[in-house]
Amino acid sequence: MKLSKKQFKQDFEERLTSKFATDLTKAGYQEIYDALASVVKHYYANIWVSDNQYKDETGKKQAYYFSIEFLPGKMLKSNLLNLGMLKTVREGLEDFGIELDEVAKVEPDMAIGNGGLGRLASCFMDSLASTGLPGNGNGIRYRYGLFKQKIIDGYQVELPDSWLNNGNPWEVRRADKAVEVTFGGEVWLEDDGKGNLIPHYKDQERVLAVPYDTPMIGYENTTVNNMCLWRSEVPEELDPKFQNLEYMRQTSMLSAELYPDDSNYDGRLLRLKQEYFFVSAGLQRILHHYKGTQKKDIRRISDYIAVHINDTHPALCVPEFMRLLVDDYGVGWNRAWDTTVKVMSYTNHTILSEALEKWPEEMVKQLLPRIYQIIVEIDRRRTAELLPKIGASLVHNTRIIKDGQIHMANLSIIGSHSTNGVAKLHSDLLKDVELHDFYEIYPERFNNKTNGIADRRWIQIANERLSGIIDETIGKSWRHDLDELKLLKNFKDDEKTLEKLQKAKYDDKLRLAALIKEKNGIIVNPDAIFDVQVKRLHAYKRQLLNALHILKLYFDLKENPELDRVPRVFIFGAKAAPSYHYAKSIIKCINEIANMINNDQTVKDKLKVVFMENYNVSLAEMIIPAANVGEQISLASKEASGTSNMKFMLNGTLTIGTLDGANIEIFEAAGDGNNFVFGLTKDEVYEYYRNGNYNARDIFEQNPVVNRILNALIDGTIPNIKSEGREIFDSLTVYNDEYFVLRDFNDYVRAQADLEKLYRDPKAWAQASLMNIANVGRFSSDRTVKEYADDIWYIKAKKE
Ligand code: NTF
Repeated sequence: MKLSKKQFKQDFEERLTSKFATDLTKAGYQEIYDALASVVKHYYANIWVSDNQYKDETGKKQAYYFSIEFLPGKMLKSNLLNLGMLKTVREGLEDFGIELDEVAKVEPDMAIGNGGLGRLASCFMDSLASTGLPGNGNGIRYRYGLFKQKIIDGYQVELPDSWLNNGNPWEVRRADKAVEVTFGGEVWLEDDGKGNLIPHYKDQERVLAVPYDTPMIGYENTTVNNMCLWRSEVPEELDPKFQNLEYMRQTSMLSAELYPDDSNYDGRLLRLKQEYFFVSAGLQRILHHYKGTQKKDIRRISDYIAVHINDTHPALCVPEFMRLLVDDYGVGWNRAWDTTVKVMSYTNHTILSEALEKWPEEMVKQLLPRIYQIIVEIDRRRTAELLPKIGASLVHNTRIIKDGQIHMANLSIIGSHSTNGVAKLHSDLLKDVELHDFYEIYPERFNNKTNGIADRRWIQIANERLSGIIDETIGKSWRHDLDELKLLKNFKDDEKTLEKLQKAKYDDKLRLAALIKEKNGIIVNPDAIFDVQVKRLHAYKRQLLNALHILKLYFDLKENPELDRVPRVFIFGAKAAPSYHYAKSIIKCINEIANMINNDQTVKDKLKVVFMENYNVSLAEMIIPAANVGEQISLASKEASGTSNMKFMLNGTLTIGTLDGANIEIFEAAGDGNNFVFGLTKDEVYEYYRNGNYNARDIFEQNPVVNRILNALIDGTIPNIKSEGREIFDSLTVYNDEYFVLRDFNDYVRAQADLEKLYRDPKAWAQASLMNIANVGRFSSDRTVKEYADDIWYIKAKKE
């Protein structure tokens, strides 16, 4: 949208006064932010309205991405960028003496997600709109997002994230579109005399679901999709039975809090309620829309909508869609089933067994009696149909209801036409191992969709300096098509370009160094290698391996302070699930290792360790551009894909990593020698599992370096470390090191040494960095969503 600076300044000043009865001389940042957001909203409102009209008029098929988490971060700059107004607005504000970046700080991160899964959903939202694809989100508007992390005495402490305190200027409450979701009570079926079984209900608990719509604005185009988030409220008219405070409290609890656990199944009733709540509300709204506004024939609904089940949390989409079609819209069971399978598709995001959702049958029966009946019926019909064809064992292994539990992954696969993993290795593992029985039955349903990232946020916004240099070097086409970055390869030997890249990295490091000084009070050397590991804290991600290597470097320097080492700054950012004891112990250890090293004068500035508290999207935007090295060191086979690996690559960071998840594709794309690979392969890991012959204790006893480091955890070397040291020590030496940390240690040390060697050659390093940027194109989520659109959802992009 074309906007002149003059127009903007006028609009902004007027809005500030009309909204807050103040003027530029007196307004605070909160007021400036709100007025600015309100002006921006005014600019996109019409585009939003006309795109909705266009969608209704053309009746084109749309996709709905159901996800219990989204992790957008801040919206202001992203909206400005996508509207093509970032520069104008920045300059306009400057004329008033206002820094856009200072204003942007006022906006709280929208953190209604935990980590990779939620962030991917938000990258997809950006990419869908930016590629002109009609794809919308559906989720929960949690009153409290992911907790804020404080580090106190080295320990993680969780504080509530009350992100809505100052309102949310981007959302629109649509009270008119509220629907009811019901729980509990009794249900029975009665014949209507025409052979149809009609459900009758008694004593149901009713909850009002109110949608809040947030526009997902496409990059310099005319597409605005919708992210619909549901809030639970008490309906105005209540049955007397539910007119009590306890019921009211429970109802508002439904959308109160995000579950702070990543990759872990927590079988609590409230979570199941949340799952059904946003699934039922979302599907009802979609069907109302198509039946009402669009007057579509419900029996052909699969021509008009695709519903995506993002991990198994929305798996109840399958029985709920059946319920709506059969009970509410009078579609026959078989037709409804075919339609459901055509409409639904499912992505698996992890193979960790502790993440596999299984709900006790009894719980589902109590909470969702009609849904339970439908699941039982789906399972019964499928078993009857398949038994004669494929035999008892395959049928049994793949049943939805087994051992008194409802298996949500099984429900998702059976009730949809597509199941995908999120990187090649992961998708292969699903087919060959984890979901192999399903693959035998439904081979055509399995496919891979390697993850991607929204490059607009992760370079255009996060790294304006680097973006500018790329523009100067190859022009601006890459901003619309990330593959164009391959033009950079022509500059691999161009000293000037390499120097500019190095300078940009250095400046980003200075910016981060200033932040570290402000937040942690630690002074870091910008000439040091900035070596970063940022992600959720989880044993399989092996932050511990990184920490053990740091101890090794430290002991080397203690022994010989004159050692010729390239200085290093190790930077961590990680939240642990509040109930994940071991992960929290690792945070404590890292912090105490940091205290010990940072306060030791013998190592001077050769080694520093920084744990940055409250890692979130905004912090990631500061840290990632400044990284020389990114750590992607999960045990092979455990990280389904990873996406920070792609963000680092985009920012010219070299990866040290295992052959896991999307790392493999990154190494291949960037070309040999441009990253550092180490560790067991997936096959070697599985070989150990088969033979059961891993013995961590042997390594501890036989490898003197490992021995020394592990003993430091328990012998008082690290001041202020308490039982955590023993806990970690035992996890490795007594409980046999579940994630093969010790097995990979030596090779990791080797790869770290290779890295240091390359860093000593600035030109070679800059070239490797350039090759990473130049080859990152395929990791744009624009590519990923196009693949979903073509292969799974069958939706088409709008032509501009
Ligand atoms: C995560 N899974 C995986 O652990 C990451 O490797 C992957 O990049 C992202 O999903 C996105 O696909 C989860 O967050 C969860 F919840 F499934 F465990």
